This record gives sequence, structure tokens and C-alpha cells, in this order.
Amino acid sequence: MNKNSNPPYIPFHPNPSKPRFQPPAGAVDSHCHVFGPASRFPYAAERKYTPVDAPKEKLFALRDFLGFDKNVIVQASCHGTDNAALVDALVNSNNKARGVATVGEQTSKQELQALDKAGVRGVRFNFVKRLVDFTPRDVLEKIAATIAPMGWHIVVYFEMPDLPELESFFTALPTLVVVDHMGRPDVKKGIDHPEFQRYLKLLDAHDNIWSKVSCPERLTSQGAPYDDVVPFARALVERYPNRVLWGTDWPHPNMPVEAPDDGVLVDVIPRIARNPELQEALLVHNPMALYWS
Ligand code: 0GY
Repeated sequence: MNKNSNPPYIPFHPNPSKPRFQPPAGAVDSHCHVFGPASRFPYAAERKYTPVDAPKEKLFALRDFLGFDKNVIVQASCHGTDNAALVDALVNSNNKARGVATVGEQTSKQELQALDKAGVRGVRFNFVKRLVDFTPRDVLEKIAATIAPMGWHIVVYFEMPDLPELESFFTALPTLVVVDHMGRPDVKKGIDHPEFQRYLKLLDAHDNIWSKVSCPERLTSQGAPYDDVVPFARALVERYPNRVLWGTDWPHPNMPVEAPDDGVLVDVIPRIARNPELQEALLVHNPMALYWS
């Protein structure tokens, strides 16, 4: 897909339902984005899709409506390495948002320090081919070496068939590493399939690797309420209670058929984190340790 091609871009849900599940006090939505507004924060020339504007005011209103207290805003590919919309959201969040930026080889130490001051605590390396062009490993290694002493971490986004090829790169990274969307398993294969088992073994062997248990709406083959994705997220939450994060992924870029109802997504949480201790870890303790400590 390129930025001018069909199918048309599907906007976020206009009227999400109120979730039945009430997140614990101080809960953090640890994966969401801001897009534009393009009039102020133009999309990157090299982008592969053009989203509908999803500005900070809408994100903060959704946060309150869903019963969350804070956001971790992740730079998405449509804004490239221009983190201006992200920074604008962070500095206007009243200390209720932290960020994960995308930076390039050319990003200076001063720029990184300014991002840190605004609330950025990590960088994202995106390996999903439909979203970004290839970046050489040595460039990523240089970025990793630069941000590691700042106490930042690295968020990686890839699809599970690519894990064997990427694994040695991930395990050599000098920081804590957070995997987006459970590494995007093919849920039709089931949790016992070697692909997902390989992912678990990776986390077993490396306690600096964390996993987001997000995006049932992208991974499902059955649709809401995402019964086919729950076992994957639950396995991760129960095996690594102190290394998991949850996020809405609002405003849900590139959904193929329809935007998810964010209230329904929140109601998945008590099915994957089945007691208050696991919910506190997933939604409060883990993100607070990584982003607000
Ligand atoms: C997500 C997922 C997607 C998009 C991006 O950077 C991005 O554009 O991450 C996707 O299309 O799977 O996490 O928002």
C-alpha cells in the first residue's frame, strides 16, 4: 500500500462504548498515537499511508472516557522522524503522557536531550515492511548506543515470521527492549505453535525483553470480543507479570475493515489479567516503572 492507493483509510471509532471494566487508579494506556493535525504537523513525505487527523485533545478525551490516567504515545511511521506532534502532545499533557520517538542517524545529542525533557523515554525501531523502508542494522546499532546511556529503551515492531532473522539483533541491544503487539503472532496457529513458543523462549532467556499485550483487533481472525487472541495475551501476562504493557493502539491506523470500539478493547483486560494484582502490574506498576520513574 502506498499513500495514494486504495483501500481508503478507515478513521477511528466515532463513538466508543463505555467499558464495563474499570481500570485501577493511575492506569496507563501504554500504546497510542497522535496524528497531526496535518495543518500544523504535516505527515512525512516518505509515509506509506495518510491517516485521518487524531490530535492530542481527542486522545486525552478518550483516555478520560475509558477510565485511564496516563498515555504512552508512540511515534507512528506516518510522521517519520519528525516528532513535533508527539512532543506537542507530551508537553501539553500535564505530566500525564510519556513518549517513544523515532530518530535517525542524524538526530543530534541536543535534539535527543530536548526529546527527553519533553517526556520521551525510548525510541522505536519498526521492521514492518508495509510501514517503513529498510534501515541498515549498523544505523540502528548506532542509535541504540547513543540512547542507552540516557536510560531510554527500544520498542521494536515486527511480524512473527521475521523473528528468527531479527532475534540475534534484539538480544544484542544494550537497553531494555519492548515488543509491540506480542510480536504479531498468527493466532490461527495457536499458542502451542513453534512460532509463539519461540517468542516465549526469547522472553524466558532475556529478562530485559518486555511484551505489549495489545492489538487483539489486528490479530484476530474472528473479530470482537477477540476470543482467539485472549490465550496469547493471557499466557504472556501470567508468565511475565512484571514485563507486560497494555495499550489501546488508538487511533488504530490501517485497520482493513473497521475501527475497533475502544470500550470493547478495554473489556478484554480482565480476561487476560484475571486478578487485581495482575491488572495493577499490567496497567500501573509496569508502565510507571518504565516511563515515570
Ligand atoms: C500500530 C500499528 C500499525 C502502525 C504503525 O507506525 C505505524 O504506522 O505502528 C500498523 O499498521 O500495524 O502500532 O499503530
